[in-house]
Amino acid sequence: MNNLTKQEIAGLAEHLESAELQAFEVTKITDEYPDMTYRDAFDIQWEIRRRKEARGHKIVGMKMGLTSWAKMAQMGVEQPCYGFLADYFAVADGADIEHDKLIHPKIEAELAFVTKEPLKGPGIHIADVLRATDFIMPAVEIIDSRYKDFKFDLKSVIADNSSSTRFISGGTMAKPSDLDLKNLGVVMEINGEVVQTGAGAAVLGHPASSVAMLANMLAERDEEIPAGTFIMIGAITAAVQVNKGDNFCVRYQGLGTVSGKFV
Ligand code: 0L1
Ligand code: MG
Repeated sequence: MNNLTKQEIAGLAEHLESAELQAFEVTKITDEYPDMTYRDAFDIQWEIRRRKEARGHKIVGMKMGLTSWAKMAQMGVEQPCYGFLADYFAVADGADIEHDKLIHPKIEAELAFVTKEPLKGPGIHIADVLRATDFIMPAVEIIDSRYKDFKFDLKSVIADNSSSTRFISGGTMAKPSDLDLKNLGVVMEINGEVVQTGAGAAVLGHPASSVAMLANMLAERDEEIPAGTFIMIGAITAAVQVNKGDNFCVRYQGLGTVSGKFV
């Protein structure tokens, strides 16, 4: 059900996308539109996606967010969300990331699943995901909520493309059958110091359940995960704020490292 008009959805999409592109903070949109629904929030996100595609950008993947109890508690929300990844979000492993183009970035240690078969919900479960996965590789997400001080509620964050801004993938790829996904350990270092550690089970009990949830959430809009999709599963560790000049390296058990530098 929608409580916002098409014009309000288009206006809010323009507002939030401008904040992303020009790196300025805004207040959470539910302050002005307290009656907006989850349908409205996703419609705003999909309108931002449409705007980018209309300007010639490609959508190169999807992400799940807020998939761990640690992240939900950190941000004060009660369920996961999804977002899309545009082509210009991709950063090469080891590359520089321009801090001035972002508002208040944080980094998250994640894994990415790449599918070889479509996944269409409802009713998708972990086994469907593992069967449809071509390979898994390490990934770091850089999130940058457009909301002042990362203060939002779930509807506002969904409309803001779940804080997506950049991602880096690298390391080594592996078949799901060659990984112990629940026990897969990650160590995040910033400027050479360990700041976070975690294991795959932090993500909804099993990393594949995040992909299943994405398929089932997309089904609510009669959308699916096509074969060949790159999907980030959500943070295994809490998100860590980064400053200009910081470098980071995330080590993944059996999958190598992903690194970068904020300049
Ligand atoms: O990727 C994430 O888990 C972030 C989702 C949005 C919430 C946030 O900005 O922390
Ligand atoms: Mg994330």
